Amino acid sequence: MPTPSIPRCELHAWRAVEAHAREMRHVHLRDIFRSDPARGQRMTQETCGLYLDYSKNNVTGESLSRLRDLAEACDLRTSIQDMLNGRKINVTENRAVLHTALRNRSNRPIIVDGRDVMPEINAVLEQMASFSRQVRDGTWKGFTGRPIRNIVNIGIGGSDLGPMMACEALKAYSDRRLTVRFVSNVDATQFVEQTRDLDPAETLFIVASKTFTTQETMTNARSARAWMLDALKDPASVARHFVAVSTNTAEVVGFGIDPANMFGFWDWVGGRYSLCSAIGLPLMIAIGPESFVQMLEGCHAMDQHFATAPFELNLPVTLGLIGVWYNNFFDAQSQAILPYDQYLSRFAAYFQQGDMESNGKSVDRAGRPVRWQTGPVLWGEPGTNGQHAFYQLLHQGTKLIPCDFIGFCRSHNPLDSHHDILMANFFAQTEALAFGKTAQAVAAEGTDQALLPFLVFEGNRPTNTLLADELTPYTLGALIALYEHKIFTQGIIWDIYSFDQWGVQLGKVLAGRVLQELQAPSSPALQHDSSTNALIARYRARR
Ligand code: G6Q
Repeated sequence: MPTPSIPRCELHAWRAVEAHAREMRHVHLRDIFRSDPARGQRMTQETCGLYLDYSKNNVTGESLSRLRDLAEACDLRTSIQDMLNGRKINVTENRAVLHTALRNRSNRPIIVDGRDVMPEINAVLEQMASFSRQVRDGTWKGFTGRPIRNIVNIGIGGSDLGPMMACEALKAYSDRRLTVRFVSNVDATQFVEQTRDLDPAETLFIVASKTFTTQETMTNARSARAWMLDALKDPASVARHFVAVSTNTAEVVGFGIDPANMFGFWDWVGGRYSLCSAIGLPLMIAIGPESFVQMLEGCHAMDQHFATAPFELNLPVTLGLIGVWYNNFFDAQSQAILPYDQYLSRFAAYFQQGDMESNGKSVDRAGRPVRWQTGPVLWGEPGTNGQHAFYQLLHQGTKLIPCDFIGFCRSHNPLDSHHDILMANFFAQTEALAFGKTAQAVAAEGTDQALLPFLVFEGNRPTNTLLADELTPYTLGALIALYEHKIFTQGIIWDIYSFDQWGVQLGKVLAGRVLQELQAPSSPALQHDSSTNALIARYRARR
């Protein structure tokens, strides 16, 4: 562990932000805009096809400047370079953190343990491209000689959410003759429902697991193999219908998958940061290698921007610091991501893992309990559906929930006036959240006095708006890298390790012990607490 640094909350720069935030808490966005009417044009940043308007936040130039001072005091600049250059910043697992190398389109050498990782990355990308082309053009045949029509990815967490999100996001670019599905839950319902209408002779399973030991994934993979063998009756069929994405060759071979059909990656790719590795194989098959590379280009452009842009023009740093502002100095407990694009329906779920698994930590990098808030609860759903569900609380509830609105100028499905209607809602919501509706405005409409308090909208609800021209592979890549680096920025400010996940490991261990008790032939002596003992006994008696 590194030498303990001064706790973040004792830094002069932290206290300066804190003191300033105390003043800003009483300032309404209406007043901020009144005294600074040009902020809507000025408080914007544009890069990699993304336009960010952060003017509807309770911040002034001074707030941002103090937040940037905090970033400097936390050594964010050096930390970014450390990550990009392959230093082992994931200290508790003794690993480098190099998802940025996976999309390093400049191909500059990146050295880990004395070796340049780029040749291996390029080789796997080539292997993926060649395989994807064969599946897409039908030269990869199933065991009975028929081409593959269905791809089923079996993986969970980081080996599921990224490709699932991106396959949905880039559906407009996908080959519609192929069906791509995802099985993650160990609940057999998902496997059964996702495969019930598929023909095994035309189905390819991608077993995606970094460790190839994850209970859920291996259980689903074994059921998939049984499903295939039940139909095709020959163990030799496995080689034509199963490929693996993993770092664990021994386990892949043990499962019966030909190592020639294994796509490798490396321990310096974290699960939730692995979409640009071979974990992206289902996406590459769906959209083709060229579009996949476009996505990598978008990520790389944002990586470059993060590495080189001064903090005042740096999108991930700006989003990260604004998030810190509300999380640590305005007591906000959560953060919503609200994409106004149906293709991004899984985007918030993807970054729910990205953010909460990375920054849901409570000791600092020296192992001391933190005395400040770390990662927020991250959540969200696409608009406009959310407006008819939870926006009530955003507008009139007692909680402060900063929101990111993401929208596009052009739709892939320009049907009648749908897109204008969608975007009218998009713009109207951030306006209403910021400025609300005063009692005078309500009264001016001749409203019954008794109803007046219920119809007032206090406003002063902060939002960021991200507006891009169109949801392309490149734009998606830029968006992904933007949020990844926002998480990184915040992890550094909070002085936590963002790239381990010991909380996930705990669940993996505990379930193993209970499973033995559930499967014991006669009632085992249960040694849990009285609640857990009684629940297990009831389940055993009634299943
Ligand atoms: C991600 C986490 C976790 C992981 C899954 C699947 O960062 O570590 O979500 O991706 O537990 O692990 P495997 O890929 O090893 O099956």
